[in-house]
Amino acid sequence: MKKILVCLLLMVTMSAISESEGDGSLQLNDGYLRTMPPGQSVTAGFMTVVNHSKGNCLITAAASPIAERVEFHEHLHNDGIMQMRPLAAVSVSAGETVKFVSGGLHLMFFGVNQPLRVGEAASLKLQTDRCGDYELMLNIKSLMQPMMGH
Ligand SMILES: [Cu+2]
Repeated sequence: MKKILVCLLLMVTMSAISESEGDGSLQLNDGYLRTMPPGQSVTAGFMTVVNHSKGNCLITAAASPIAERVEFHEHLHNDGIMQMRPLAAVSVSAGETVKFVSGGLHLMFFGVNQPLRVGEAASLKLQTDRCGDYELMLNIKSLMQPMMGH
């Protein structure tokens, strides 16, 4: 009985130390990052965010150790011209799923300071207004790979 109690206490302590899962509202899935063409330092990242809570979460900032800065972008089609527009924040309403996808909402990594190798991963940290901070790993995939599905 005493052993079980110690185990439980340890688990509670460990989950308190981890800051990567916020308050548990958001679930982050399928994170990946694209390799860059030679000579470039900009790339795009993708993921799926599910809000399991009964309140809205606003993702206010993103950061990664491999990049100088990470922005939220959306693609706009204006008179046949495709444009990217930075967003200050991304809202994930209660119960909603927001997908960052190729050709839609995406993460933009600027000033990537190291080569991106297929099979490796990079960490991404997200800040929210009231749902805590999150961290997820983005698997690095080939630039060509997303094309094959279309
Ligand atoms: Cu972009």
